[in-house]
Amino acid sequence: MNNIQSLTKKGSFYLPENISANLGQFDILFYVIFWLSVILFVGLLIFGFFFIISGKRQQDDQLAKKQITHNVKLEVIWTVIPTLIVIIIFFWGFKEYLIMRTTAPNALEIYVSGKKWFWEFTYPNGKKAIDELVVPVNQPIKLIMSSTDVLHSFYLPNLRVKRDVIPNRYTVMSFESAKLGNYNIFCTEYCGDQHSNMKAILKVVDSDDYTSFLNEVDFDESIPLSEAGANIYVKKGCNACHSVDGSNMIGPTWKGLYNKNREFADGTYAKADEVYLKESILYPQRKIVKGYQNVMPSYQGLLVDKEIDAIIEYIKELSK
Ligand code: HEC
Ligand SMILES: [Cu+2]
Repeated sequence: MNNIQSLTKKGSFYLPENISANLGQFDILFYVIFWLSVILFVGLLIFGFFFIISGKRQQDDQLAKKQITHNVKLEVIWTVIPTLIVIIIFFWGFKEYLIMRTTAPNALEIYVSGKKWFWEFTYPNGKKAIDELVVPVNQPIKLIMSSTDVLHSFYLPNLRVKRDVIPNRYTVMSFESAKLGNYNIFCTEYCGDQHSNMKAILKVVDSDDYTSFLNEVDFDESIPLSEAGANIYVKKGCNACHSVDGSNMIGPTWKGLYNKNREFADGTYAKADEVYLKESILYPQRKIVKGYQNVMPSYQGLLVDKEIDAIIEYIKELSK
C-alpha cells in the first residue's frame, strides 16, 4: 500500500501532487473509483455494440418462444458484486473522511477571513498576512474560517481539503503538510467579479522559518516611502480594484487622485488630501465615490500607520 501511495502522491493529469501527511490513501481511492467507472463504461459500450451487431431480425412468435425472463445466477451476480463494490467504496471513503475531519489536539490554530477578493490570515501572536498562508511542515494546522461578506470556499488542492467560508459563522478545516514548498490556494465559490483572482499562496516552511516569519516586520525601511507604497499596493491586493495608469476598475484609479476634487454618492464633496485618503482606507464606507459601489473592505487593523503613509506617498507620486 505504501508503494502505491508514493506512486499516486506524485500527481497526474487528474490530481495535483499530494503533500498531505495523513490523506495519502485519498488518491488511491480516487483512482480506484475512476478506473472502475472507466472499465464499466467501456464494458457496457462494448456489450451494447456486440448485441447491436450480432442481433438478427426474428419473427414475433419466434421471439416470444425464445424470450428469457429469468436467470437467477446472473441476477445474483450483478446484484451482489456491485453491492460489494459500493460497500467497500463507502467504508473506505468514510474512513478517509473521518481522518480529514479530525483535528489533532496539538494543532496550530490560524484564523482565516475571506473578503472580496482576498484572504486574510491571523496567527496566534496577532500577526496578520494577506494572501500568504505560512505554516510549519509536519505540524497539524487548524483553520478557523469566516467571511466578512459573501460565501467563499477555501481550497488547498495539494492537501485534498476544501471547505465553505460563510459570513457570521465559523467553519473549521484541518490539514498537515509533509512537504516544504509553495502551493496554490483557491477560492472555489463564485463570489463576484474578481473571484478568479482570489488566489493565495500556501508556504510550507520549517519551524525556524515559521518563527522568523511570525516575528518579521513587514515594512522595508531601506527604500523610499513611495516605493514601499508601490509594494504594498501589490502585496495587500489593492491592485485587484485600483489601477495606477488611469484605467477604470472596480474602484477609481489612483493616477492623479491626490488633491483632486471628489464627489460622493450622497452629493457631498471633498478634496483628496492626506486626511481623506487615510479615511478612505480605514473607513471606506463613510464616503462612497460617486459612480462606484460600496465594496471596498476596511483595512483597519490590517495596515499600520507607516504603511498607510507609504500608500499616500505612492498616490502623491502617481499624481505628479
Ligand atoms: C474589492 C475592491 C477594492 C479593494 C481590494 C481595494 N479598494 Fe479601495 N476602493 C474600492 C472602491 C469600489 C472605491 C470607491 C468607493 C468608495 O469610496 O468606497 C475605493 C476607494 C478607495 C479610495 C478613495 C479613492 C477615491 O478616488 O476617492 C482609496 C484611497 C482607496 N480605495 C484605497 C485602497 C487601498 C490602499 C487598498 C489596498 C490596501 C484598496 N483601496 C483596496 C474598491 C477596492
Ligand atoms: Cu471568494
